[in-house]
Amino acid sequence: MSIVFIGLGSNMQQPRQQLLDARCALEQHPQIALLAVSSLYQSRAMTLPGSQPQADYINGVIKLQTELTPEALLDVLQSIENQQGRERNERWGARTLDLDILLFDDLSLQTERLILPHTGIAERNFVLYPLQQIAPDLRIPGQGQVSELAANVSSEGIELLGDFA
Ligand code: A4P
Ligand code: MG
Repeated sequence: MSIVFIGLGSNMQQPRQQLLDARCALEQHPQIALLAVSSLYQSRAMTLPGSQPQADYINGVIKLQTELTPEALLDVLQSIENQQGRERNERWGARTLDLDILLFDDLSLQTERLILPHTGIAERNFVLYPLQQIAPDLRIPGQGQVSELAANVSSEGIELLGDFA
């Protein structure tokens, strides 16, 4: 059994509901058990320089246990994204749902499909704040402890919304 942290994000078509629907889909999967759920946060969109302005995101983090391999879990996450109308246009474009594997046990790997830990964790308040709520003592391989990383990012543009509900 592996312990995994998933980052959830949406900034299109009722983002909060998108995250609730994704949580349900994960809960219903026979090889996945949810262990903890963060609060929801609203965060300003991180976009590529020169791109169109985007709506704020809703972000949250879920801790789960699974017997799936990292690649099989990625397949499950991408099929949930697709079920919820995800279209892949430009990188960092607006989306109905993004499900990222933030951490998979203490694996560090880089394949064509999968980078672990997920890129940019240590710089993103919309990942670190919800992650800190459910795993303050967790160590991100090669980057440090979650609570320390969270204390070192700016709180600009992020707001606590409340329960994942
Ligand atoms: N991939 C590699 N590693 C992983 C992983 N650990 N988990 C690959 C999930 N996928 C991983 O993803 C592109 C490819 O990444 C996948 O096919 C998979 O094989 P994508 O979802 O199609 O594209 P993307 O999300 O636009 O690209 P990227 O680089 O993953 O972006 P991020 O890092 O996910 O950032 N602003 C706010 N406020 N909140 C957000 O949540 N999210 C993004 C996307 C941009 N701005 C944001 C937010
Ligand atoms: Mg992504």
